[in-house]
Amino acid sequence: MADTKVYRATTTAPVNIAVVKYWGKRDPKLNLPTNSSLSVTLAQSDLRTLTTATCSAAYAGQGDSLLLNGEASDVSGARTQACFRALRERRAALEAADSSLPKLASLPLRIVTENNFPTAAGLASSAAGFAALVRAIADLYELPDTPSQLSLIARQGSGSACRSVFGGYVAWRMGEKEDGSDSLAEQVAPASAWPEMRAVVLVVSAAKKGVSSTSGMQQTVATSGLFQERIRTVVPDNMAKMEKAIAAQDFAAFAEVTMRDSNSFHATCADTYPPIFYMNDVSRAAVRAVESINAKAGRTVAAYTFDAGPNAVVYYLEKDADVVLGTFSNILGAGVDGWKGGVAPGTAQAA
Ligand code: 2P0
Repeated sequence: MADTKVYRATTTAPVNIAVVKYWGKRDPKLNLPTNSSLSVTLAQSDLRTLTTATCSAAYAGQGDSLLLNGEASDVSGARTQACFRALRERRAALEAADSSLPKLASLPLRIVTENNFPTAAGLASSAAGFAALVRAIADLYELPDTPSQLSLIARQGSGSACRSVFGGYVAWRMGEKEDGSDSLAEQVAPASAWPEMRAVVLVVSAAKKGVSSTSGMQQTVATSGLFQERIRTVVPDNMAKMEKAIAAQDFAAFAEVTMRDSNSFHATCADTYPPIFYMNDVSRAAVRAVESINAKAGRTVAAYTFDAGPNAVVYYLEKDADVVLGTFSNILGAGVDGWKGGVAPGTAQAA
């Protein structure tokens, strides 16, 4: 009788917010970036993707499927297919080496996934999404791969997803090889190395973003002169400074690089032709609010950063929670759709 057992694995992956931004691909097919990047992984309790992967001979003839937030989603895209293919190849190699293993690689996959935050609103949903997808299938297939090896696969789903394979402070090394085998993520420091770090996400708008990251960055690479300077000097300098700041738990240095790198990224967006604007008036008010908090305190208390959307993420230390959260609720209360997670406390444990 055919084995109709349903094999199942469930996992979660957290959102990561870059403090040195990924923007630009040197190889769009393999998702190889034009520069290295560095992010902080947020707490899973606040922003995460929950994914269950199942496979069974009982699904024979149905093909692979993906349910995202309760709706059927296309699995035929090149990125999803690249992840499925890489994971199946690894499972097939295990099965070839050990004939006692159940033959899972050839079975249809069913993926059910759910975000607890707005999808595609510039909140790195694709990062958590592909990291969770890859880990759930890797767990289902009982693959022995390390997180860095899995980050190579997640990267092919969405560049920033390679960083969500880890908790804490995570660097995506751009690599040099044409096949992408050295373009992977590694943990720079665990969350526990800097336990006072906090982030709050200000949901300025939960609407779907206007220009997708993939097409936005391709337009920037093709048209912005400023971008060339960014990848040649600005980002390498910011990566070195950021790693030093994290190692020293130097919040003022961490904050300055975070804000400068966000500004540099949005400047290259404005230098794209035609220009791309992700930040809006409420975003700019958030910048001013951070500047005002820091000026009043006479020291660096908070740092803003913005991704490919208007939502602000503000980093601060636990001891300054009252002043940061108090200021934001007073200044921006009327203009924002809501707070996601209030305080998104700390950074996630290793995923
Ligand atoms: C980042 N962003 O480093 C930067 C900052 C947006 C601004 O990574 O085309 O969704 O899937 O590789 O990863 C968003 O880009 O793009 C992103 P793809 P992705 O977090």
